[in-house]
Amino acid sequence: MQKTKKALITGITGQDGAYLAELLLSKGYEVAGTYRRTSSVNFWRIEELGIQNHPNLRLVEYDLTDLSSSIRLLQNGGFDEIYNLAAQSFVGVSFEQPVTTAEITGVGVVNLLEAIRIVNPKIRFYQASTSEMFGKVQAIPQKEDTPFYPRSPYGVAKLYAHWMTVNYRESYGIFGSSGILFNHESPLRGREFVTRKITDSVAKIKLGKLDVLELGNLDAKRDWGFAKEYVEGMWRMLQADKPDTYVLATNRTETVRDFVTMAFKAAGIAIEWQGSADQETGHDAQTGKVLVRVSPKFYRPAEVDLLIGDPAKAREELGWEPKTTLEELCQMMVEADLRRNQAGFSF
Ligand code: NDP
Ligand code: GDR
Repeated sequence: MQKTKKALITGITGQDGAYLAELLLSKGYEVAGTYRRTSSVNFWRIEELGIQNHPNLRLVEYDLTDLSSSIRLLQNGGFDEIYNLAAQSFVGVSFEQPVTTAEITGVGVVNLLEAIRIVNPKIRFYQASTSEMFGKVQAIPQKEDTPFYPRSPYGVAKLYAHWMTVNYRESYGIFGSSGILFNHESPLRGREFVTRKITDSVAKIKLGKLDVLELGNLDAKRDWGFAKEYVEGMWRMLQADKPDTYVLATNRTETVRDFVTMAFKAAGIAIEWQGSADQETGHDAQTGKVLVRVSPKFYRPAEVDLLIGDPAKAREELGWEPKTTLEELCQMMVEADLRRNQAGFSF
């Protein structure tokens, strides 16, 4: 009889952690998911997925920045696979909190790698790397061998963690795989990220609960996919014969402005754009009312202008490919936020 696999997911309170837990539980895994001690822990995502009381799910308090608790966690867990999704993941905040971001998103990862080396070097390790490591455009589309040029403290911290994962692979033979994932969104996305900020605001405007949506750089281009499909790619990386680095992306890029237009359309509102740069506004095509305004307070000190990824290696070696279109994803998010806002939900 096949042994039940045990997986550790750091960051189960986040978007990807929730979807990955759902996936692994559906595959019969025993899952331990970590959350941080705070005055009021929020499990809304695993509650929305209906897995919070699953008999094979165990929730464990843990902070990635603590080496000794990383070691104890692994000593007590008997894990076959570890998915490190924990991070200070908001690029904007990383400019305000560069040291905390480095400690969590960069050095924190080494605590886990060290714990694996000390406790059980056979554990398979997934590191949540990011297209933010490509940063300033060096090539289009970006793929595994595109040179890195991060543009934020977050991107720099992630690049350190990426290379440490590669280094532990090469130095100690640890099965450490790094997934360079392009932006992936869903109804479970945090509201500080631009797509969910947009879909939640569109829902509020549609319901008369908000007048205007304020945004920063509308010209930024992103390769946006559906998070639920991306966690499947993470799992596939750890089932491969050897550890490696893979890009997961859709190979389509759109501007923030395009996503705004798409989201309003999903709510039955046509948007017309006027002006440029920080004077640009989006109007209701029927009434002329201003619904979108640019506010420089959302600009970043350095911007990543254009991301578009080539997922050919993941398709060929892992059989992974994205299926949901950006229009479908946007529609799904707007509908979820309309439902939630009607019900008074506030996450
Ligand atoms: P979220 O921000 O939604 O989740 C991050 C998780 O990390 C949360 O559970 C958070 O806990 C936890 N965390 C933060 N700090 C610590 C810490 N010191 N110790 C332990 N846990 C901590 O991110 P996503 O789910 O969107 O992303 C998952 C991972 O993938 C992240 O590492 C992100 O950087 C990376 N990534 C994401 C992409 C995307 O488009 N979503 C693309 C590429 C990479 P809490 O709830 O307490 O804050
Ligand atoms: P990103 O995502 O920085 O790509 O990082 P985010 O959604 O925050 O920004 C995308 C682009 O939109 C522009 N933008 C705004 N962004 C936010 N958050 N709020 C605004 O009001 C706004 N207006 C314009 C930004 O300037 C940017 O160009 C995400 C995170 O999930 C990372 O953890 C992950 O590694 C990368 O995606 C891939």
